[in-house]
Amino acid sequence: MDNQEAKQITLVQFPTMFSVPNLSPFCMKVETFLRMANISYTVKEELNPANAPKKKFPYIIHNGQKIPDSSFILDHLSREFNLDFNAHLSIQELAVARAFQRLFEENFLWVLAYSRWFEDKNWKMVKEAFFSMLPPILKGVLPNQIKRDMENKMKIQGMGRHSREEIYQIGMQDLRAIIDQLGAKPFFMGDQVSLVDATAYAFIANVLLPEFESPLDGLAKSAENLKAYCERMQGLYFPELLTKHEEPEMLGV
Ligand SMILES: N[C@@H](CCC(=O)N[C@@H](CS)C(=O)NCC(=O)O)C(=O)O
Repeated sequence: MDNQEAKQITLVQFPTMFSVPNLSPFCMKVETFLRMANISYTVKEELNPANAPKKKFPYIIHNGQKIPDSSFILDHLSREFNLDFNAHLSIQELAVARAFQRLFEENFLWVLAYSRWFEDKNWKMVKEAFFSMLPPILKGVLPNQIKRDMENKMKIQGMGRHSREEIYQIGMQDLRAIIDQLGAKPFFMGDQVSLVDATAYAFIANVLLPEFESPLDGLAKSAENLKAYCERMQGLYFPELLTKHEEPEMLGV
């Protein structure tokens, strides 16, 4: 596939906010993958996923075709560009990588979502970031309505049935497993980057986000390997953010 065709990829996602490529780990996963694969793309930032094919972000438009869901997008692009980021993994390693991908995306996601939507300080920032540009009449109603929808989704999924304490207990167990799996390795599965790194980086960077606080911080923000991993991934795939966010500290020196 030549570069001209590659340029026809549009990633439709939430705008970049705070100091991560995207507050949505699924959007960030796809953008990380595009950069891992060195595929040219353009981004279309949108706030409302109501018209997205599965009413969620991200989706891509590739040669006029809309493809939703981060995992299906990665499958599609891997096929189209003949890429296999897992070629070096054994069968057992593939199984571990798959299990961790699900842990991040199907379980840990809900702990992260809870910390964003139901910790008052964090919710205030999310609300401001996502809804500040709405006209006053909508600004008063819409955020609370969307928050109620989220509460319902979390109840249906199951995480929302637990107490706050239990939710973070589950989150800490996941986080412990994530920290231990990464260990001292440069990438999530070893010395070489593999597909699960797109997911792992997206979630870990979002947990470490300095702007948000949660009971996960004690463990997450003191884990040197998580910090080093994010710096490594950011340096490789989002160097422009590294420079941008180092500036204030450098100015303060
Ligand atoms: N399985 C989907 C999940 C995508 C997803 O949950 N996206 C969220 C943002 S993190 C979203 O668009 N939510 C909007 C909604 O549910 O209304 C994927 O892998 O892309």
